[in-house]
Amino acid sequence: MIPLVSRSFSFLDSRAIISNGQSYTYKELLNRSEEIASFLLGSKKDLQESRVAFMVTPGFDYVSVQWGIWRAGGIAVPLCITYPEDALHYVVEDTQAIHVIASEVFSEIASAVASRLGTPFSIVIDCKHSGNSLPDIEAHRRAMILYTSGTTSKPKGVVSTHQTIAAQIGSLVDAWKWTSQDHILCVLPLHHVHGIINVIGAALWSGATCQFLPKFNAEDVIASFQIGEINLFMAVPTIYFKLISYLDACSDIEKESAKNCMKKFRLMVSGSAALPVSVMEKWESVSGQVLLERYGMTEIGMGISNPYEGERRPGFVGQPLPGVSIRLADENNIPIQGEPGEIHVKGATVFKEYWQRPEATQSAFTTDGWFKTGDIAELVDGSYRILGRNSTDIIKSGGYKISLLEIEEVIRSEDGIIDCSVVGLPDEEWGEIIAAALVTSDAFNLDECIIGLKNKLPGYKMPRKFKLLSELPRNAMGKVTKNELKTIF
Ligand code: MCA
Ligand code: AMP
Repeated sequence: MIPLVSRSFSFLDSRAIISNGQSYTYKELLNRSEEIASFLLGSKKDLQESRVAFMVTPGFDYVSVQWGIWRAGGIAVPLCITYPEDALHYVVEDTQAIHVIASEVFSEIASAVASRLGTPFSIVIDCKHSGNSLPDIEAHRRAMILYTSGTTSKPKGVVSTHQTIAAQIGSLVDAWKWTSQDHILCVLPLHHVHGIINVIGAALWSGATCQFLPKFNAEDVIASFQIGEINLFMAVPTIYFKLISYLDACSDIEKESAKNCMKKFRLMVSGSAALPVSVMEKWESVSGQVLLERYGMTEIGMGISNPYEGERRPGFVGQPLPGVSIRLADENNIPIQGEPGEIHVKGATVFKEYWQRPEATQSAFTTDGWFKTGDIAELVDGSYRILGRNSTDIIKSGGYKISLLEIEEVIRSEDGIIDCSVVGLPDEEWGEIIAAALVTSDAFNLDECIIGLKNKLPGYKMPRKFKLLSELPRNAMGKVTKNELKTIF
């Protein structure tokens, strides 16, 4: 059985989802996902881990399609709803999806991608069929592929099984004391772990309610809080920064009313990127809440968390979560103590493999089975502090992981580019912002280049600053000196 789905039979009449101003019970979620599973199966008995890609607005439809794919025996591949066609094409092609499903609003772009690849396409409302009996799905089967940027130029698909998902959710439900009385607001994109596992997964596992906003907007978040039902919130530091800016501009009465409502929350969590101490302190003053910061990664779910009860140390991510083993190791993968090292992770929460990349999978683990995160941390008085990454080619912007090499490769494909280098610049709001230095031919036109890039990169991967240089700074070995480039910006 699929653990997340089978648990929901215990909460049939409870409210599972609120989206588009409508409430849906667990029973309605089960019925709708059964219809979708039956539709996907057609004359088959089991999709046998075939991939089904879906580009669906966050809410009841999204979860119904995700569960429908699972219940038919498929692997769910959620597509980013702001990706341009090329980026969608990459994921659908890489997973060799057998079907693409989209909300009506995305049907133009999603059907174009599907037809380029000869993949069957459906809009969600048409995914209706009944009468097929659904297969029994063993928990060790593959369930989901999420794409993550790595040090190689193209994003890799991270494969998790139903067991992995159950372990990732179970650990959080235990650590953060979820109950069926909880009610969370989801404003996060649903092609990443943070929204899928920590918010929707933990809520539905617990018989709680998950309410959706289709897109983050500070005013709508505060208005949703003030209805008085929501008692949990999870977001990236950029979102807390944006909420603080919004509240700063409100009147004293509005500020007081927002604070009175937020201070009653059971829990507010920050993660996906380092939470600046200034944001944590400011958030406490506007909301009365001490943010709980935790550390995670697509490949491991969540690994380390500040305590639910006890001191939440600013600038630290806390202790290993239940069921997760953490160690620090040197560059030879030898465990070390008392000094900074790379975070290694072991446990049932760790992913199965990179989709069809056996070598990348093998090199991501030590010979004794620890996953090497690439994040460097130190342990101080029993609490971990993240110090940075062992690669300068990966940055975090707005909570999204971004490979600078991937962006360089896309820029190089534009007309008039002779050479380029991309760096991340520190930024209070976004964590880091993307800056591109270009060496170009005389015929180069920056506006045309930006239009070209927007056709290939989602907004969050677009460079925010450009600099035209006659040459890039390089060291004696000919390698671009990125630190020098940052100072040029
Ligand atoms: C957008 N803009 C940016 C960036 N993104 N500027 C600089 N840097 C960026 N990264 C600009 C746009 O160009 C636009 O400007 C304006 O901001 C609004 O754009 P929009 O796309 O509407 O932004 P938004 O909706 O306000 O997005 C901000 C956001 C979003 C809500 C913080 O970035 C977001 O949802 N981040 C969460 C990502 C996430 O869930 N990560 C988890 C993965 P203009 O108006 O001038 O055009 S990590 C994970 O899952 C692991 C396991 C973990 O640990 O959690
Ligand atoms: P992703 O691949 O998008 O899942 O991003 C995972 C990466 O986000 C980790 O490898 C860390 O570099 C970073 N990360 C997640 N949570 C935190 C945090 N609380 N503090 C610092 N970095 C974080």
